[in-house]
Amino acid sequence: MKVTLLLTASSLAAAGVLETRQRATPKFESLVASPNAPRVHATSKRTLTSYGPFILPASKGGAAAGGGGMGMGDSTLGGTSFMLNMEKGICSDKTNGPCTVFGGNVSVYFEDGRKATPADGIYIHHLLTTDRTKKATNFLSACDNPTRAGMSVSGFGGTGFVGVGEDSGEEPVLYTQRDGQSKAGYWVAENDKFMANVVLVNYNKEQKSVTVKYDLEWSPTPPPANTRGMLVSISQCPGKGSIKMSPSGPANSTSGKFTFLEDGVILAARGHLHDGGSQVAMYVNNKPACASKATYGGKESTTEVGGTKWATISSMSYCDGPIPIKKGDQMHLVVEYDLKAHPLRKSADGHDATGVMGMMSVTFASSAKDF
Ligand SMILES: [Cu+2]
Repeated sequence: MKVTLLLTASSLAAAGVLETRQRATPKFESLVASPNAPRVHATSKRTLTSYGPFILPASKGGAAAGGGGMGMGDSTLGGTSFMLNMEKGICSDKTNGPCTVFGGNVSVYFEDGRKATPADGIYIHHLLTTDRTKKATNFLSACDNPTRAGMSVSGFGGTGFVGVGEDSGEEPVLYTQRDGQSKAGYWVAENDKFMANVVLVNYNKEQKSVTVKYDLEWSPTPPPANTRGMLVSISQCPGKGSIKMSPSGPANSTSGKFTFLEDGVILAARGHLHDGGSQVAMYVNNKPACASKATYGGKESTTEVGGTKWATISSMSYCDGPIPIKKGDQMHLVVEYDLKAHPLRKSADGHDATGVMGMMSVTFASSAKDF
């Protein structure tokens, strides 16, 4: 466990996440049927799994409120970090699995069952889930190193699972095609152990207790092809990791090359950005494959911080597959930030957020049955 935690801390540091001190230990609370219909396959199950409570300290502008993140003042920049061990709750309340997950997203709720959004002063800094048991081979190489297997930012020595930031909105991470034309999905074996790194921000002057809910669409039967997701970041590219930003308008940063290590198909992809970002474009063999674009604001994602209106990034559009891939194909990302259109997120005491990100979450199935 110690090794896992160390890996986690260094991976997050590499990804530019500000870690803050860990708090109490949230636990599995409940698994219930979702009131909403499945999103991809009408015959799937859709469930809500709750973990909690997550106690978020009050925001105190200026003085560090319970671990302000490397002495950067208020806790609203770095947020509060939790390590969640998930022994059960993924498709079952007795254990995890067995099931094929087609997609899922995670949201935060107050104890009275109301959704906790940026409009309520609650912001999802990061939520990265790892299937610690599943050892999947990575289909992309390390950046600019075509012969070495790459790493998912959400891997942590296992396999990355449903992860979100505030930019994921209500739309799920997909492990299959969005149009329902593929039965491929992410296979969770019985008793797989999951872990999540949950980083939440509380802008309120009072402590808040919240619950995190995984909204998963799944089937109990094994998939015809077991899909894998990788979350790759421009920060993984030696010498190309810094993201350019300009107060006067759009600025682009181009990643190095990630090489596909096997034949297969991209079933879905979606970018991850922080406030300030406008799009992540994906290129395959130097040709544009798609662009995942940011949307800002909306009722749940607009509020005020320090007297200034703040419309946070509320969703990223999908790159829909299938995109056929041959071994040796190369992918790169072009990340665009536009601080004129969208300012950086601010802490309650007025500091700009640092460590912005430019990532792409890619869901892949090999043409062989990788199962
Ligand atoms: Cu991020």
